[in-house]
Amino acid sequence: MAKKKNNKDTQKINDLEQYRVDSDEKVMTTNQGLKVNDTNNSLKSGERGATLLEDFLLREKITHFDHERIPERIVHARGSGAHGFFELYESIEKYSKAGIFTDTERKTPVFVRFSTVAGSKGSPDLARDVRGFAVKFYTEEGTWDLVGNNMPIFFIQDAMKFPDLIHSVKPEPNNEIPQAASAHDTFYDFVSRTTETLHNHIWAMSDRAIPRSLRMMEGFGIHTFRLINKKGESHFVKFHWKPTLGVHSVTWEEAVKINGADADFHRRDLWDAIEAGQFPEWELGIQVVPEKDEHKYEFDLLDPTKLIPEEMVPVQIIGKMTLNRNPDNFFAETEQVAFLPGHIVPGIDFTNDPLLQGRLFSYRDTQLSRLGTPNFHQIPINKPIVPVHNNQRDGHMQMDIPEGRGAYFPNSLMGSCPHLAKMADGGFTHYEERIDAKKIRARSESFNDHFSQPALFYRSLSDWEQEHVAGAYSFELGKCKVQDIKERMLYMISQIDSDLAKIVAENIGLKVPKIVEKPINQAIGADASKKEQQPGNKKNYLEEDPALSQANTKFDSIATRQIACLVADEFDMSAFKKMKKALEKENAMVKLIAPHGGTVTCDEGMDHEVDAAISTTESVLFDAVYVPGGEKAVMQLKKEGKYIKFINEAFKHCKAIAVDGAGEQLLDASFVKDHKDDAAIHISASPNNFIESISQHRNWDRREVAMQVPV
Ligand code: HDE
Repeated sequence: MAKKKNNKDTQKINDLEQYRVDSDEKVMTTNQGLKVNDTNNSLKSGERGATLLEDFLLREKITHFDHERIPERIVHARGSGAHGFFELYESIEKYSKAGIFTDTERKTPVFVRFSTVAGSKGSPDLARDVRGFAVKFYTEEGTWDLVGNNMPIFFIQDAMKFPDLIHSVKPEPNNEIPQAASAHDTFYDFVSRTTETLHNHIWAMSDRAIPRSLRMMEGFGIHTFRLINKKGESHFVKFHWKPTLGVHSVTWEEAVKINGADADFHRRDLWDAIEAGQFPEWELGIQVVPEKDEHKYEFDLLDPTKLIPEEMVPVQIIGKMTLNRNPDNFFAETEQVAFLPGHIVPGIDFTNDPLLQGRLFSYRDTQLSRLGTPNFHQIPINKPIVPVHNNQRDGHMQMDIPEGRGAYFPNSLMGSCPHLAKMADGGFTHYEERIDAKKIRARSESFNDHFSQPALFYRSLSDWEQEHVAGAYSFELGKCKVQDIKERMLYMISQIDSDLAKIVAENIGLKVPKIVEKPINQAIGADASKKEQQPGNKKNYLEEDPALSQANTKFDSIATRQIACLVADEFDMSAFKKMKKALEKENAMVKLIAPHGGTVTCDEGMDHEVDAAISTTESVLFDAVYVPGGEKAVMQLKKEGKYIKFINEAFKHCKAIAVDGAGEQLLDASFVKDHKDDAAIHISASPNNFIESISQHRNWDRREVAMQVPV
């Protein structure tokens, strides 16, 4: 008999219920519950007189307001969150004893926060940047936080370098410029002298750094962790999140425009998809390496600037995460959520990755200054779903009322409670790793390969992805002012791929230097005697890893894709109806863009609600464009330059465009006129052809022509 599903996915949501405040039909009160009769006027000495100190209502309201900000996160300040749950496909008990990895009947509640790294809390979503991908699993054995990014490697190898990295990428300290952008001298000064950064850096130059949607990017735990099974055996593991919609990006030109047209593009996209019931999903994958293979590879598993190519260790898919509920309150949930890589549960453990080790210190420390109290675990979003008992007491904002005479262990007065858990009862014990070493401040020689994996990444990309990388380097270095820095950077790129360096050099009007004045051994500020810290020679242990290219992702769905339908009064209803039906059957989002807001009337006399007036929206916010036709309607569209621009931009960004009937006239008025044979341009064709083109995301074959579009 099938076991009854233990549906606990809503357990955290239910737990939050007691904290939700619903003011519907309620009277306004002060924070003391006093009913308020006037919240518009302060207490004054006469109608035109000074305000009185006595006005406790004014003081309570203003004082609270004065204090309603908390420090933004030092990094990852800009973020968007959502609730959901995780389900396991099949037990991996041979690797891990964690309940979340062995109990397929469970639905573990999660809260996820996606973020950009460098920008402030109010910075635009489409910055070229790494994205944070932090997952809080509220498990039955305590909370597990998997605090990862959307790229599988990191910029630096040792936590000691993190403040340097971040100081270099953040706005420059004298003038606080530029916001949410890495394209400036201090960053490239650091990167060009710190060769270990080059792998993550080339990822940041790729399309991965400008995702189409948070729902269309991968996530990675980055560090090698350990899985520990019941027998106490350890396996090394890397965690992967694979989006069911595939991995897709926008172009840099679009990103720049999206930032102006809708700075909340990613946040809105996540929110809208969840509100529409189109729940974002990722499958969880693991790459497992047995202990005995620790030294089998040409890179060190403890080095967080290296990935394990999927060609060498395939990813096993073990479960799925679904996000199905938006937060009720951004501050209470998304802002106050506190992730700590140190939050683990039995069955999962750390390795000695020196970056991970430093993170284990940093996150608790930062929450103390950000949330202001060691009791941040009591904030509703951070509370585990299992009971908490210990002898920690007091502190700012203590929410619990611990009973009893004492708070120490061992004790007899409290019956020795709370008592310790035996390992068999789920008590956590660390993996007993054997350690026999000298205490030194150094780095392992096995970490010194800084060029092989950036080169592998670049080799594994498709033509169009490589072009985007070259464009990104050219843009970023083009924004730098100091020639030395640019040349040193060109030299570093040449160590990855000499052709790539030549293209970038040409674009920025410089030559690739044969050697740079300060050689790369300055990278880690090494003194020349520390030979093991010098970058080693580039190796080629794998020609290509197809998993690194977005050209090999999924192209089988148009779900949640935004389709702009350009219409005006008397548009052709029968063509529109057919197209809309076909698109919506595939769960695409059909949006009416008209010359004005309100409603637009079709040729069958029906009024249709307009989603956006043309003056309030832009082509870059959509995945594809459709013009249904209707002579009069198209006449009107043709008169307005912005519609032509809309089509031109969609064409420039290699998107699918479909027209029916008179809609073709809009193409004839645009740059598309001479390119109507393009594979993703559909003229009075079956909706299925259009759908197929949208599912391909972009028609990159068009890119040479697209470059000529003058927008
Ligand atoms: Fe973080 N990082 N980080 N980081 N990180 C923070 O913690 C830090 C690193 C990551 O949505 C901070 O709560 C150090 C790697 C994410 O709330 C801070 C080092 C990876 C988030 C911090 C790293 C990350 C953070 C700032 C080098 C990918 C956002 C606010 C040793 C595996 C979590 C906060 C959220 C946030 C420190 C390196 C991912 C300052 C010292 C590697 C997704 O504690």
